[in-house]
Amino acid sequence: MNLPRFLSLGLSCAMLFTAACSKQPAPASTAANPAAAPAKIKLGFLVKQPEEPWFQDEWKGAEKAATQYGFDLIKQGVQDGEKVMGMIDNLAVAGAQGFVICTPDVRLGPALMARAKQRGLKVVTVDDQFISDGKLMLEVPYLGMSASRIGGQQGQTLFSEAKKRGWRTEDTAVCAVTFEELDTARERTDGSIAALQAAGFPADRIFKAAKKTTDIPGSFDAANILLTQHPEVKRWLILGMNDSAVLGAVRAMESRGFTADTAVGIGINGTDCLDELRKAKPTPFSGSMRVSAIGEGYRTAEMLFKWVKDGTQPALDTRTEGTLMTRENFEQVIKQESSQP
Ligand code: FCA
Repeated sequence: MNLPRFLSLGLSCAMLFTAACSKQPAPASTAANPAAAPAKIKLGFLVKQPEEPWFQDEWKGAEKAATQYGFDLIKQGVQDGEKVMGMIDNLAVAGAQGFVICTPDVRLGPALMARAKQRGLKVVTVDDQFISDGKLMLEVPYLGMSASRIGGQQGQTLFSEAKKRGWRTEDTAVCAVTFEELDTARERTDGSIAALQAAGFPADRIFKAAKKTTDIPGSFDAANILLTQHPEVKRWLILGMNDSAVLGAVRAMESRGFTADTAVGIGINGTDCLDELRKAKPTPFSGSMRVSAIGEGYRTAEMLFKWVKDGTQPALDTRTEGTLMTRENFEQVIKQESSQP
């Protein structure tokens, strides 16, 4: 054996020996080493009103996707712009690669997208679509309700409820709780009003009550003002963009003596009204257009995950449909929904 070969063999043995005995971790690329597995994907799910059952259900759906696909989910309520911007930074620091968001203000869209881009985070929007210079930001993936259609179903249902009760148009009016600065909200209430008119309800007996905040107190206040302005109305039909909008108006009506015999409201969401529908004594809130919030949370989280993991671009516009649920059938509607894949 020549000297150089001997030396090199000796060196290799020494290296092997050192590697075997050393306490240092083996090189990160060893397949057998679990530490070498790629880091788990981390995704955020940010919502504007975490106290609303609608958004809690979206989180449940996102959690389902996280368990199924094996990613980490960071859930956070973001009630204003400052919280959104802070949370984008926090997500980036935590090593997240993207987030799903229902923004507290649609006009935050451009600033939010700029910050997300700067931080290398992908964004999927749910429910409320971003606005830039008064126009929808159609380039950002969005999943939300078929707003005008679901609103239309709310209006048709209200019309048939009035007919079923034999209410005369002269005594009846519509309380439309609106929040027109939000597109999805305006499309729902416009759709509902259009359906009532198409069915023959007179336009001059449809009154809008604009709410300042999208919660029950906001809608209570808006409806209260309308009731003060129209003491002559004996029967009310109540519509609004979601369950909270209708629930607030129902509470305002009740405080003035209206009951299930003199007022009827149909919500949208079908998530925030379950306690109401379970009440032993019927209130004016008689049903809601149920949309699967769990499904929306699951699908948006799934879209984002596939985008991050495989580079699969999500569809830019995905819409969901609603089903009417009433005091009579709501438990069944929910059960049916949960049995769907
Ligand atoms: C908006 C409303 C929510 C829900 C969602 C689909 O964000 O605020 O209550 O209706 O659209």
